[in-house]
Amino acid sequence: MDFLDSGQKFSPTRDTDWDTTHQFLPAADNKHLEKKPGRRRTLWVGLGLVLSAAAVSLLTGLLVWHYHLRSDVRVKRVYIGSMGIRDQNFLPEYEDPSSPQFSSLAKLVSQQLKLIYSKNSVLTKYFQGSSVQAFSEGDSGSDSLVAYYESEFDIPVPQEASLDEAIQSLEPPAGSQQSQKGRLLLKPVDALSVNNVFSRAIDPRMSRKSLVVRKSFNVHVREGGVLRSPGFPDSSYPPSVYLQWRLRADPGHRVRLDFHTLILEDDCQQDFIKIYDSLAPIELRSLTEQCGYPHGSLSFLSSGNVMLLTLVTNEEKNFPGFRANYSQIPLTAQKCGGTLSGDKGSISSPFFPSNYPPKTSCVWNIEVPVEKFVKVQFSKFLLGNHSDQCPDDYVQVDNKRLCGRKLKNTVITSQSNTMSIKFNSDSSYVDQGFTAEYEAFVPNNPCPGRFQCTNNLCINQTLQCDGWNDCGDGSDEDNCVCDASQMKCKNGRCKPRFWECDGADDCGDRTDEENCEKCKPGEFSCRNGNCIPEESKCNGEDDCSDGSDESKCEKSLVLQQCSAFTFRCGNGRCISKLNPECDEEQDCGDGSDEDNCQCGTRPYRSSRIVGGQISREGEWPWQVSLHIKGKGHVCGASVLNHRWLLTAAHCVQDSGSDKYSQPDQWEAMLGLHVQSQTNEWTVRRNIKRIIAHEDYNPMTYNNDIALMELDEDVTLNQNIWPICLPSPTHDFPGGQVAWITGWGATREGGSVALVLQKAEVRIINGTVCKNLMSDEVSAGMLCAGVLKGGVDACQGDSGGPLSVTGPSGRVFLAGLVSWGDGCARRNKPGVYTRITRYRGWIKEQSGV
Ligand code: 4AZ
Repeated sequence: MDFLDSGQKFSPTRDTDWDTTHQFLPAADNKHLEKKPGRRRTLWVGLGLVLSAAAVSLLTGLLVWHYHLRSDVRVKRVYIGSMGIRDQNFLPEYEDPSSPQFSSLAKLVSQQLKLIYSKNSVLTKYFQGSSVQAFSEGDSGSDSLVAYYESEFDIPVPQEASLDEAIQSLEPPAGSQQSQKGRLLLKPVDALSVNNVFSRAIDPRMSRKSLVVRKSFNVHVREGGVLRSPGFPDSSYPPSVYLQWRLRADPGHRVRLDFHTLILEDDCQQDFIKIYDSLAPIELRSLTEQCGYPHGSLSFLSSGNVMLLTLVTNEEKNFPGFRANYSQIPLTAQKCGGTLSGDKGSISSPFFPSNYPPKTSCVWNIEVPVEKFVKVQFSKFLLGNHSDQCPDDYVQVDNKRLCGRKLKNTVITSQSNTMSIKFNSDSSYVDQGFTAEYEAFVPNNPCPGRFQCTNNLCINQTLQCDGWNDCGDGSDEDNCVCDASQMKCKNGRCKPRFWECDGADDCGDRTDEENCEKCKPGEFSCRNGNCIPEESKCNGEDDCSDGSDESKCEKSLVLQQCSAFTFRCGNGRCISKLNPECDEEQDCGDGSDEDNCQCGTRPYRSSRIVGGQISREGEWPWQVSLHIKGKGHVCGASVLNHRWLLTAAHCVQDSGSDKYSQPDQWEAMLGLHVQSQTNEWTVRRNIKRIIAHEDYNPMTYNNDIALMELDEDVTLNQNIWPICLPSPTHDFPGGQVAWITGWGATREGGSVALVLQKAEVRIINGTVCKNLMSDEVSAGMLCAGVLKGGVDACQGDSGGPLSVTGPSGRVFLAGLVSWGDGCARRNKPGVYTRITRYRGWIKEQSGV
């Protein structure tokens, strides 16, 4: 069977069974995992409620009494820890908890813990027992073996804090690496030579009483392989589980874990994964916690040869879960730091753009010719801690320590011909790290032939006083004399005149958007240029004669007359509310504004691109890649429903011997993320019919729109979902944020992208756009871009969506990538087919 044609693999709403052949949980656990919808007779509901209220009050009273008035109430406290042992060597049998070797060493460790606790009056009094979970090779020079354990204490509530203190008193003082021989006062009869013990209370979410399944899996990562949450990708992960995957690499290697997909519930208090640089969930060794639909790097590395992945879920909600690849890499594989003597170069944190491993330190010593100084500019900087002193993970340039996540484009200069850059990560919580470029410069001329910004960045001189903040600190736009083509903002900056009144605050103090109204104070400016008294706005009467005074009202009114700016309900009546369709509020009397709204959302989330960034799988589920058979990706398209796609007419025009107008030449890839990498959610379909707009003009690109009918329906899934079509009167005002997506070229004349790219642009006012594009922009076109340049759609993005998120969070198709003057050029926005103009045509041709 063709793998791709299998269609939907994951059902968001199905109450699925587990795949019982799966390596994870035994089938017997299934009955615990089913979510049973409770059915109650109406008659009993009232009585039930009264009884429940009484029970809750009684319980609350009892709890208050227990916890506040009785000091002998005890609670169970579990500590997770590791013990470094000197006189035992690691045996392969220790990887198997059922081996006799494991059992006998575990017994010794438990005895040893009991002995250690016996030296402390608090610990010995409340200690219940210990169990050993795993062993690994030691990674610090002095431990030859590490044991991971859980110790349980039963303690009166008021004593909890003293228990924490007693547990921590067993650790060596902060900063000391020494063995604590003597501190633990171990007697010669001790069976084990213990170097250190570290423990912390277990994460309370991992000891929730509601967790019905707790299970661990031991995985050796030598050969590489894949981890999946149970059920992935066919069904959601099970509720109320606490699962652990203990990953081990060969000695002298580290574990690498790369998440390909990770989609959990948004609230980390409910469902989450946590990764540890350890074989036990010790908070001190936690590398990351993730939930929802994370956006940062999802590649993680351990410091030694072990790593632990945990998954905790609550009782409710279904989400797909994760799939991750594991592998091992030699510890010596990536050396960081060293001596650098070139005039320029670049450096980055180890394994960038993966998250750096914990417990890593690198020093780069840069030395340039004696008469020069060194400057370093950070192009990426993500070291996630925020304390001013940067005690945990940091970069230190000479004597200046940097940390946090806001230092992009920071420039630091040396005061001599040498510079030292140190990177340090501590033992927990990692981040993506940094990339930086360094360069030698002559001290009295730091930016030869270029402009020096106040923040020491050097930029092209032509960028000075051009209206754009190229320095990042605005210093290239200060103290400018405006020329005739520019306007002067109140804050002294100069901006091109055609940016006046374009809906965007270009000056930074909104002075370019002042005095834009032609009407007098107290009057409302209609879209057709008429002026009416302010009081006539939103009074239910069409005072402007184009309906625009009734189109942006808080309350929706049923109007006497329809206009080009008012929404027409299914019953033919028009309402005053702006963009009422699919906004989760019923505005039309017949509810038609909320019909056909299974669109524009991203399942499992609550809530050719130049200058773009990689998107996450499933982030743009309406994005389609149109392939010419045997040739590959050519254009983009959008999913309208299970049967129809929308693309650009210029994509389906014959060109010499290429018969692009023929349906059998094409195949549509839906749910695709990386070109040539298909997965469970990718669907390939042949095209049955292509309907290009009958008035498409290849000279002017007027009416650049085409429909494609699939030869077979697709089942929607989390990576294939329709985008909402805007009604003909939907307003996408200038300045509004929009997103472009596609696999097109990543620079003008460049090659296409492998991974789906996304970029944020803004809708550009029609008059401004006409001026910029020498009047070639017609009423069926819409402009969007970043006028500064550097961000745009490009060849190969054509036909793809220009997506705009409405106030309710639904995404609407504002445009189709159509044409432009090159790609990402300054003051040359992208031009898109304006979908509102073609809403009727789409309905007529496809019924959608
Ligand atoms: C193209 O060649 C193309 N900058 C698409 C979009 C743009 C330029 C060219 C917009 O398909």
